[in-house]
Amino acid sequence: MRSIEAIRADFPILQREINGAPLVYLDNAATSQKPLAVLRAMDDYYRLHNANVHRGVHTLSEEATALYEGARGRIARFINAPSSKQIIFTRNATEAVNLVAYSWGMATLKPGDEVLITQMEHHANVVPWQLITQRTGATLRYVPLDAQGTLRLDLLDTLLTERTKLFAFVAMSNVLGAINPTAELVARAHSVGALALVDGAQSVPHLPVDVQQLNCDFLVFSGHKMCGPTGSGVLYGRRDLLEAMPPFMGGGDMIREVRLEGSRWNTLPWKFEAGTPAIAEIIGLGAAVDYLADLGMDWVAQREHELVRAATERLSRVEGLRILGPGIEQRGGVVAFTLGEIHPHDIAAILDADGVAIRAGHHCAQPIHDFYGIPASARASFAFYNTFEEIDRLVLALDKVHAVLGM
Ligand code: C6P
Repeated sequence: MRSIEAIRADFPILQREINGAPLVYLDNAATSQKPLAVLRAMDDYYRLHNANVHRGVHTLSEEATALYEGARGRIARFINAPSSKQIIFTRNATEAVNLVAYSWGMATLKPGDEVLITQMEHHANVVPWQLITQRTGATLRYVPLDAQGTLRLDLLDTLLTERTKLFAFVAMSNVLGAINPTAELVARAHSVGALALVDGAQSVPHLPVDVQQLNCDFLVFSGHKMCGPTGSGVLYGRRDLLEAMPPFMGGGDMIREVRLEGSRWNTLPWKFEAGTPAIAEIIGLGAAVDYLADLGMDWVAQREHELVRAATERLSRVEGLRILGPGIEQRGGVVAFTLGEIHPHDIAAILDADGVAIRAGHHCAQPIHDFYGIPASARASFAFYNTFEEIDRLVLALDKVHAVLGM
């Protein structure tokens, strides 16, 4: 295995200073930093191969198409999808959920049907289902949280019924860090005949994910949280479902034939990719999954587990600090916390003065904060390139918060 120093050298931004101190980047759940391999792949595309995809017979267009479709194949392998035709490129996880909601949901749901989500969802897996259930007359239900910040799975027997058409849930919470028993939840959904959509925005970048082993019907994730560029996201779907679903957006590339009287759709995956896609970004995402696969996702998960174990131990000794969510055995690399009555934005601002970047706010997960009766929290989130020294810097900076704002 390469040393952490060598790995960190792959990420130019990690050499930066912020406010006179070396950057400590602990906002990886919002977006990860990008290695040189990703920057070079995008740069090479623009310098050497820039052309539109699927449209030209000239050399550049063929090269661009080969790079773009090559990335699809690599991403399929990364999550062990049976076929690259099941990999639909979107802008992000949010767009992927909306694709399923507007295409599958609008075509399928009717009054009396139910969609089940959970109280630990990111807004991306709440609002589309609110919109679609309102439009179709279906009912939206949710699995509540327990005192540990994990799901009330004891209620699943009553919440999952033959009325449930879809169970959409997050594999790892972006606030609580909770890792849900994804394969088990998928099986529970299937046992009542419901489909299972897994929000992998926080799991695919940090844990080994195998869609065949999970047996999920849909998986969504964002490229920018897994060392890839912004504007790159993925919907994985079961092939028969994707085949049966109507298009989400119409336009160029998603059609086979357009007549004034009507149109016929392209085959998978292009049926769902209307218009010129984010070519450079998808090529960058292909380089990102190569980078992560080279590191090994088992190693990534293990490294982040050690970091978060050290972080929770150190943070729990900070006076007045309360960590949201479950214990270390069920936690991925996210630690959201409150510090007495100090506003999370003040915490983040004081930390930033020392070069420590964390996120403050509701993290697009207000229902979780409602559960705790708080408007916001501070959140440190880790990636494999973080170090134990950076955890020391975080704790030192939090001591400063005490000194500045008192308790
Ligand atoms: N969470 C965070 O700071 P997009 O914005 O589409 O790339 O990802 C949406 C999304 C969906 N599900 C989960 C579990 C997520 O964490 C996110 C994004 C970021 O926590 C930005 S709000």
